[in-house]
Amino acid sequence: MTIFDLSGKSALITGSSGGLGFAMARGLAQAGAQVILHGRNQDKLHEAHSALSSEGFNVLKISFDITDEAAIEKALGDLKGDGVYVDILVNNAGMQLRKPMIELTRNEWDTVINTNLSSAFLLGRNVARQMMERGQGGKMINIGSLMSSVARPTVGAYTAAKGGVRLLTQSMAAEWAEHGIQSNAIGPGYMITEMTQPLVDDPDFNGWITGRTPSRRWGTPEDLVGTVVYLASPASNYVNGQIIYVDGGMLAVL
Ligand code: GCO
Repeated sequence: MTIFDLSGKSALITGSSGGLGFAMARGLAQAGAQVILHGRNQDKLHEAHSALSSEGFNVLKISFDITDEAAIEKALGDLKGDGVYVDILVNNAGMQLRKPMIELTRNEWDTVINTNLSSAFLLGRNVARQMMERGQGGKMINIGSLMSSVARPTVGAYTAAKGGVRLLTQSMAAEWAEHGIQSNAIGPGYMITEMTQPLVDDPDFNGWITGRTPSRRWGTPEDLVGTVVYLASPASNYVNGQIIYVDGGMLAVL
C-alpha cells in the first residue's frame, strides 16, 4: 500500500471515452480505483469501456448531460442504487469554440460557459453533498487550462470559463475542505487531442507551440496521469485549492 494507492475508491471522470479523460481514467484504474467512464457518444463510450475491461480493470460506464441538473441527480442516484459512490470526481468534459468575441452570439457564449464551468459546479455540488452525507471526504479534480491564467485571441468564452474553473476550485476548497474534501485543478498545456487537432495541423501554430514551450514538444494525454493520480490519492490530503499546470513549462517562461 503506497500513498498513491486508490484501491477501494470509485472515480467518475466526465468526458472520458477518449483524449485526456480516457488517459486519466486509465491511470486512475492502474492505481487501483474503480473507474466510471462518462460520455455522450454511446459507441465511443462502449469502445472505451471494452478497452479498459479487456485490460482487467474494474470499470463502469454512464452517460448523462453534464449541464442538466436533473440528469446529474438521476445519474448519481442510479449509481447509488447500484451501491456506487463517487470518491473521486474529475470534471474533465469540455468544449472549445474558436471565434472572435465580437462575432460570438449569446447562445454560443452560454453553451461554452455551461459546458466548461457550470457543469463542474453542478456535478461538484451534488457529489459533495453525497460525500458530506457519508462523512468520508473525497477528491474534486477540475480540469482547467493554460486559459485558467492567460488568454489568446478567438477563445474568449473558453478562457472566461477556464478562468472561472480555477476560482471555482478555490471556492470549493474554502467551503468543503473542513469536510475532508480536497479540491484542486490541473491546467493542461497544449496536448495533442481531438480538440487541438486543427491547431496541430496548422504548421504556423504547431511551430509556435514547439518553439514557445520549454519542453519543445506538444503534450500527450498520458502526461496528465501522474498529476491526476497524485491529486486523487492520500498523497495530496493536505493540498487544497491549487492548480497544477502540466504544460512543458510554457506558463513559467516569457
Ligand atoms: C486553443 C486550445 C487550448 C487548449 C488548452 C490549452 O484553442 O488555444 O484549444 O485552449 O485546448 O486549453 O491549455
